[in-house]
Amino acid sequence: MERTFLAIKPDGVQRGLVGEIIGRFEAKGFTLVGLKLMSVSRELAEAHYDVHRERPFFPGLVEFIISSPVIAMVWEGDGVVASARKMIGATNPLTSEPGTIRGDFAVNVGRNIIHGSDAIETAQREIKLWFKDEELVSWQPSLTSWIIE
Ligand code: D4T
Repeated sequence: MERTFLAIKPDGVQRGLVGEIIGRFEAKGFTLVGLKLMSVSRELAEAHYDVHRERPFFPGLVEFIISSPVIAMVWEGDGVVASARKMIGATNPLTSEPGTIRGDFAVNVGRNIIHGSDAIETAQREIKLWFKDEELVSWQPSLTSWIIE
């Protein structure tokens, strides 16, 4: 079953949007299989954003991610990687569609509330980076037959 890595960034946690954001993915019909509130180490933040290491915003991005707690999550479901990205919205919240998380709650690219893996391979890498195997729980919600034919 497809899985994605989502993280509510420090701004989303500080602004009290954790329940709202988790609720959107629950209501959609995806399954939560991993969840933790954590202070992110510099090493983890740099590894997560390694692809952006040479970009001018990298140092500020790392400082932001380690500045305050983050909610790290793994969600499961058919097509969850692409669907979660749609629910999150465009990277720059000023261009994110209304109805998306960034479109509804953010105005600045450096404070865009939530991260979501951008591809299945990226999700696999990020899940390994953020979670130990034993922190992930495989389970089948009893509502499944009311959500998936
Ligand atoms: P993440 O990775 O956080 O889900 O964001 P996106 O996948 O939507 O966007 P990204 O990888 O291009 O950017 C990663 C992260 O860097 C921040 N950022 C980005 C920033 O602070 N300034 C910038 O100019 C850009 C492009 C926001 C998201």
